[in-house]
Amino acid sequence: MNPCILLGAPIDEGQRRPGCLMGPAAYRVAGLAQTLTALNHAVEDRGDVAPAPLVQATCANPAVHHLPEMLAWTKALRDAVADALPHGLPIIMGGDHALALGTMAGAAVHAHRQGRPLFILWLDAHSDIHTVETTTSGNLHGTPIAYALGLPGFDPFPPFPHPVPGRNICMFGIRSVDPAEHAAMLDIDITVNDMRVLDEQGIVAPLRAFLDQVRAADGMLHVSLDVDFLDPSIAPAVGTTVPGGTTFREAHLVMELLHESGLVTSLDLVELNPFLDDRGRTAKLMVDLVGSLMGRKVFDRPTRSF
Ligand code: B3U
Ligand code: MN
Ligand code: MN
Repeated sequence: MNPCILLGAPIDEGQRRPGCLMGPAAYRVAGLAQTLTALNHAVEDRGDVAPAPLVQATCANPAVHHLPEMLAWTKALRDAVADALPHGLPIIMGGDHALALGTMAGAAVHAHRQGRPLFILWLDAHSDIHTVETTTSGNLHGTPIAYALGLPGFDPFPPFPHPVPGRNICMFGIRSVDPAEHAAMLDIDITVNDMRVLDEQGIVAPLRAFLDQVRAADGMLHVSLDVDFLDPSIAPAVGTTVPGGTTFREAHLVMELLHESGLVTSLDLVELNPFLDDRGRTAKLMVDLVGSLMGRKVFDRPTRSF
């Protein structure tokens, strides 16, 4: 079976609250590798990715901070993910969501080499579709989707390799959108399953519709799971808590459907801030969700009928 390749991305410069850099260590302590091994997956932990050497960089938006660091991480993670994908399923243990600037770039490089389209499933309270120019917080963890779309406004980042069309991107769990992000999404053919959609339709029908689209196109599927996709009452270890998130049961159901689909080719685990956790419960929940994504079942129904 395809091995799981663990990559640590101890990055917390994409936002302002320190702590996410302890994320990879927390996932290791919470037993991510052991969980995967128990599900009969081969696991290769490649350790933590080292950022590329820093180079001077500036941009027109004075709010933006840690630009050289972000460029260095983006390059290193792009290469690490592109190198890992031919050998297995990369699981990137973050680190804040700015890491997805690099991981999606790496997935795009690999998908292009394979001659297959890349799809993105964005599980998040936030739409993260700011550009370097539009972000008012200056926190680059709010920008990866715009980068993957190849939108203008990303100087001095390298152009996104093989941009992903909006119709290949599906968001779930959205409940915090800034005005500039809202305007951008109205312009783009992107699927935004905000909480209103999930409340009305449930999670299964819209997710199945997206997975059918991926399957029909023989696509590769990058999943980016932000801790704040989950309701803060079950996942407190995150800097930006937004009430009204997905429940424990909904989140596991998403993961089980993803497993059943067999379509996931890479996975980000982002925004875990272990300093804010409550006796490791968020780290453990995230590990359990990966367990469901990788085949753990409460009740393994026999395929034969009695
Ligand atoms: N949209 C806001 C808030 C935010 C985005 N992602 C997170 N928070 N985690 C921003 O700063 O861009
Ligand atoms: Mn996010
Ligand atoms: Mn978020």
